[in-house]
Amino acid sequence: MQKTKLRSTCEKLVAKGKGILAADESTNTIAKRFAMIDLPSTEDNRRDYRELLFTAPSIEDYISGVILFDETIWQRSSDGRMFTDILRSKNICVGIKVDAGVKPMHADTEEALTHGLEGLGKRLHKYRQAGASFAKWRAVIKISDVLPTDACIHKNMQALARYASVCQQEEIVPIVEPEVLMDGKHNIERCYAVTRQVLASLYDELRQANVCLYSSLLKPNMVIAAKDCPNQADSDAIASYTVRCCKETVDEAVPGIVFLSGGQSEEQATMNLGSIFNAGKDCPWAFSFSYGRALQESALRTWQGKNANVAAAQQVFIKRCQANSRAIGG
Ligand code: 5MM
Repeated sequence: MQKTKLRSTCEKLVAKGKGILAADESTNTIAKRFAMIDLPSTEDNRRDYRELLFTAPSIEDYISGVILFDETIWQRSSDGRMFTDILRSKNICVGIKVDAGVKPMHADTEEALTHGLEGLGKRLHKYRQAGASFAKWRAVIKISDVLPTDACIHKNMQALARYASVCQQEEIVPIVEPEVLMDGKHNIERCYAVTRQVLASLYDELRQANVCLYSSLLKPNMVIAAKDCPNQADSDAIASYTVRCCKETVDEAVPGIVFLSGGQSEEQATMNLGSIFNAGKDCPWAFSFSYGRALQESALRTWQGKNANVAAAQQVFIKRCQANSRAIGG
């Protein structure tokens, strides 16, 4: 197949030793993160924090792309430069979260559907003009004794496929993110069964929607026991289940799989990524990361919203970027 511009962007995003920074926390989510350090979520604080991350010295050695939230793509740094220009001047691809978040599927259920298809083409067009080359849409799947339902999986995967198709029409690389949550008590076998069902359904829907898989990326959860499961699996088991699940479901044409951290500690997320990378050496995809919390948590705690702590927080952030880069052969 002829290499397209979208394929080249995918390859750049998963270049050896590089990964993605997910800095696309919506206004509600960033407020929760700032609450951990007792910082009010004002527009200025959000801008200062993103500036700290994007201007961290040598970020471009480890990070190939940054996913932004709508507010951030239009913001400027304190010296007046657009964030998008700062990132692109470092050869970092600009990404944008384009889903509009989740809403309950109906009354009396914990299941949710991701919204945001309305007007998506026009928004993508605007984002491309602003410098974005890739996008992200997250679907959320919850496990309990009775969940997920087939209907929840089906509707969410259908929406992901529709989003991916519109992205490609607008010359934007779609990252499809079906996240099976770590909340609850389920064991790793249950996470494997659900993740397998979700990914199989996703690739069915993507094929039916004629999405060019060759020019798309997958952002899944690792196959892992829930946070409150008494039998936590070790890193080798996580890698073995995760690689097996990908081999059974993900199309070979997909250039890369970039994992989310999903609430793992920074160290766990790095160690598990390294084990997956090693266990998956015979796989057709590049394995990498697209982490939010696992790249940012200790940097945020070091910053504390204070100018005097910016350099120290940047050092801590780069340390996490470097550790994850090393985990994938960088
Ligand atoms: C699952 O969350 C994504 C990856 O972050 P973690 O590595 O922390 O799990 C992340 O890109 C997420 O989609 C964004 O932070 C946006 O989340 P909200 O909840 O604000 O839509």
